[in-house]
Amino acid sequence: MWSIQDIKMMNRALKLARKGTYTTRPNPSVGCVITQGDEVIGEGYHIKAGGPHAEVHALNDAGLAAKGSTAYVTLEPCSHYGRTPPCALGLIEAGVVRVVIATEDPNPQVKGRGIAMLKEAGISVSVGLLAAEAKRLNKGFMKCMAIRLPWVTVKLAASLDGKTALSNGVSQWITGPESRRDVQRLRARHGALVTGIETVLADNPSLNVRHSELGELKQSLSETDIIQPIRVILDSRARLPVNMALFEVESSILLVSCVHYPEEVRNAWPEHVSHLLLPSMDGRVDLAKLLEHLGSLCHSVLIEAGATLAGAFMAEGLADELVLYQAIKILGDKGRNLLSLPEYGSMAMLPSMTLIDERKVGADTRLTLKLG
Ligand code: AOF
Ligand code: ZN
Repeated sequence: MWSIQDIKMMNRALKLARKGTYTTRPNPSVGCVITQGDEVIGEGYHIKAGGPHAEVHALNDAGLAAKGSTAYVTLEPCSHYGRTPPCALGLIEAGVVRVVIATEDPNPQVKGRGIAMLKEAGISVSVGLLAAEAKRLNKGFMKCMAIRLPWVTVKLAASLDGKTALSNGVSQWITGPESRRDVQRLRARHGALVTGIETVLADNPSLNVRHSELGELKQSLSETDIIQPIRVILDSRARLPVNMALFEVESSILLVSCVHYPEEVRNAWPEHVSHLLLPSMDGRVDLAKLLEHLGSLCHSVLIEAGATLAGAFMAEGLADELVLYQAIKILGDKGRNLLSLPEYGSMAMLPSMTLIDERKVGADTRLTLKLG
């Protein structure tokens, strides 16, 4: 069904789409390539939510030459009047005769209607070329549009023997500077960061994305282009004091507790702080309820927490992916463990996971594992 030219062009469209990875949220990253025969006559990608979609950039690039052309799009062209008119209509009006789509748009406002519009106009439409790659590129958008829950990535850092800190809690500088820059980029790709009160009290982190620490990404992403993730602190007993570093950075903070904060504490919060009261489960924040709420705010969350909270996301089957930075160090058996998990009685009970990427990050190794 697909020619080599089709595969080449969709790969080119995917490469374009990836350029929007850090800037399109909450919109998906989408790329589009327009061809006449073997020749590329237009291309573009979605840069920013509220701005033109990929197809509009590509059609503008092609101009009148788009008549009789083929368009390769990494996501079904939209059918709705949102912040921009429907892309399906744009392709029809430009005289495109064939549209190749990687994957359907799960947005209930679109969901097959874009494809139907194109077909009704007599355009030849084929769907599914490099679909897995296209879905993976927008995994948060795909999951959240379909089931209203955000994609959950658990970030972990450990030694060769799976320890995260010395027995006295000292954990700094286990992984190297390249890994820390990589974590900054990971943060910049997520809609929210979730951590626990214990981590905040112990490390006093700012939990923001810092332009100076983005490494090679600094060249292509300006400081104002960064979309700061919402910083979510789980603080079941409302203990977080107001003199912490994270309050000094002006981007959204969501404090989640199971009891109310004292009024004098609430009055001292800066404007960028909001509060969510959730039921407790065994004295802790109900994580399933938390994710339901976060699904209404963003499409993806990064868990950067200690063994208890990270383990709870895994044990409750709420995590989609683990990103593990492993340092060439051995901390010994008195070191702190990576994840608190219930005892497994047999090998069959172990969480199932697939290694989807493995690479060197400085002197460390980064493993990306898909759960389930
Ligand atoms: C496309 N091409 O490049 C993108 C699409 O807020 P709006 O008006 O920009 O609409 C956002 C929705 O449009 C988004 O949720 C998704 O369904 C679709 N994104 N569609 O045809 C694009 N980015
Ligand atoms: Zn569109």
